[in-house]
Amino acid sequence: MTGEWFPGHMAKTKRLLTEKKREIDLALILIDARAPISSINQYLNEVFNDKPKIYLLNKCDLADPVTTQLWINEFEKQGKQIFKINAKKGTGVRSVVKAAEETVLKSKKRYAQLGLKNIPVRATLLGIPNIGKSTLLNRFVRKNVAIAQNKPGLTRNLLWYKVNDHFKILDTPGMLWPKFDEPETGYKIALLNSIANYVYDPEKVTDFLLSTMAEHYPEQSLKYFNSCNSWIDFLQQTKFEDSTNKAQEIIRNFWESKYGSISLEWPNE
Ligand SMILES: Nc1nc2c(ncn2[C@@H]2O[C@H](COP(=O)(O)OP(=O)(O)OP(=O)(O)O)[C@@H](O)[C@H]2O)c(=O)[nH]1
Ligand SMILES: [Mg+2]
Repeated sequence: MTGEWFPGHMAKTKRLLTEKKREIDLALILIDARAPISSINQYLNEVFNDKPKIYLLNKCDLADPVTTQLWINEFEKQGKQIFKINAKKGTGVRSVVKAAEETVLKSKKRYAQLGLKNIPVRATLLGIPNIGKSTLLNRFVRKNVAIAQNKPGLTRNLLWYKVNDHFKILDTPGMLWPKFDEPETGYKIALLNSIANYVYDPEKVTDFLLSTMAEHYPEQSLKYFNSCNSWIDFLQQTKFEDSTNKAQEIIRNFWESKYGSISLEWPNE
């Protein structure tokens, strides 16, 4: 899983985003509350290094709330603007619109000097596949204009949508980066359902999940996995005939949050 992995449409998206950069005032970077660092696309940082950024911690309903608060404190400590949102329900979306307007107003001082309040805001949504960009876009425009489903790689084009007369948002295809430096990053991306399933070994992913749950969520680990902290241990106890299929089923259950609110990474780990 640390090997080369980068579908052509992602390279194309990066190229198109670089071309469109001049039309973009602000990057709204979606990250997953369950794995906020692993779900940041560092690969796009170089494209947007000189643009204002707002981090949106999405899918907070699926993460453990105590850990989510630790992450918010950590990002704020680093001077980053971060908002907790639930794109599916629309929670926190209005605050993001306001913060985006204020951030762009600060960067377009000329408008402010002229006393103009309704400055044009052109924001782009950025994030790994399946993180909730199109769901959030639909919330922004209050209509189901973009297709959003629990499946990575759905959006394939960069498209502008109008939020109001002075606010436009660009929906973009989900992007990963060419190589995962740490295998754990890949396991987390798989557990977020952000990568095609043929790319990863399901048994390595479940091994990672079981050890994380045993360490951080002993109650759920006992309830669902008999406190096993490795896949081998679990297989020895349960003796499934088809271990690959069982691993895939556990990953699917995790996608559907059947094991409760589980975070996958912690600050200063
Ligand atoms: N539980 C929960 N699910 C969410 C949230 N936001 C989005 N989703 C779900 O996540 C799935 C993916 O959403 P999309 O909006 O299609 O994701 P995307 O980032 O546009 O995906 P690509 O177009 O593949 O890059 C959908 O099933 C959404 O309903 C959230 O805050 N909480
Ligand atoms: Mg999409």
